[in-house]
Amino acid sequence: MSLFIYLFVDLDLLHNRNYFVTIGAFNAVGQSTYAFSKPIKIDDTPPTYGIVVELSGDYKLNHSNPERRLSWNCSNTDDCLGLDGECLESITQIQILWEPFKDEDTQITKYEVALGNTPGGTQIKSFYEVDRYQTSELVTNLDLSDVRRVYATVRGYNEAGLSSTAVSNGIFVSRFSAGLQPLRPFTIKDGATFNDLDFQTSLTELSASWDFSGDPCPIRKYEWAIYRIDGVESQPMTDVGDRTSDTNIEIEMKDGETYYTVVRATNALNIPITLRSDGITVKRDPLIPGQVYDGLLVGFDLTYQKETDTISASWSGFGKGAPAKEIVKHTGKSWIIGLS
Ligand SMILES: [Ca+2]
Ligand SMILES: [Ca+2]
Ligand SMILES: [Ca+2]
Repeated sequence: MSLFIYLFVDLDLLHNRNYFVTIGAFNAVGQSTYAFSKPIKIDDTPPTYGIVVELSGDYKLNHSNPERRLSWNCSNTDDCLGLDGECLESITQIQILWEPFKDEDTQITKYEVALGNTPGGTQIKSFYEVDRYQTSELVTNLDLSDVRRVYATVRGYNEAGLSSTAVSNGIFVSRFSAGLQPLRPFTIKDGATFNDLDFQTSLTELSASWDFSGDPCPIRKYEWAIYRIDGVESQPMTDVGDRTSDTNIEIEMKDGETYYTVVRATNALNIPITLRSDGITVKRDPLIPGQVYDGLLVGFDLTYQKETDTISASWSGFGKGAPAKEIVKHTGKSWIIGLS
């Protein structure tokens, strides 16, 4: 038996029509037989795609009965968006869902799924095939510890082999929820300056600023409170929305007392993260700057020196009321001598 392939080209086949191939075979004495193909439908339009979403949670496979997977589905855009997560609690797996793809001409034959760290990317997981009836997939055995955001891509094929691709809007990996260190430490600073302050003169005004951006999962709300060092509340937890600094201008503080700030940041998974500052002390008498002298003799400022391998300085009088204490410090061939 031989297999013959005959290719018809330049046909003007119409979309969405059924075509049949008829084969007529004639033998040497003129006898003939005919064979008819099953209908071949012409589909030159790809399927329409649905929305793809990621769920936030850490969904466990049922290992004792792998057949009993959690079955998630969403059949329309609103339902799917209602399930869409903003932050992922797991760094090893992700559950994705998609609206069924449709083709009005032919059937959907399969889906392919991939994960990337860019929209449409496949850096985390290359495309692999899943069943035509599936509208969700739990992708496991991942290492998302260095990934900020995951994007899921689903490609659906019709019977003509044409495909459409849908890309999710992404989900942030919450390192905090997964028990990992943030990419940058969370910080709180006393005062309204770039660096943390430990002293201030005001008795009525206290500022703080904070940075929780080290976790990829965004913070939805910040609240802050002020406590005296002995735990007495000076300002109850106050919601400041998405602001990362605030000033209370009507607080009553006492000279010599230390106050600290507590910030509660609530992330998009509704998980609160609480942090306190290292405190700021109210000192009504500002520190008086001391004097610095070039050279070793306290009180005598040298302008010239003959040594070329050492330089020294001395100083005194920093801080009001502090007992006179002079320290001489050599640099170059460096050594330090403390005098009292
Ligand atoms: Ca089609
Ligand atoms: Ca999402
Ligand atoms: Ca401080």
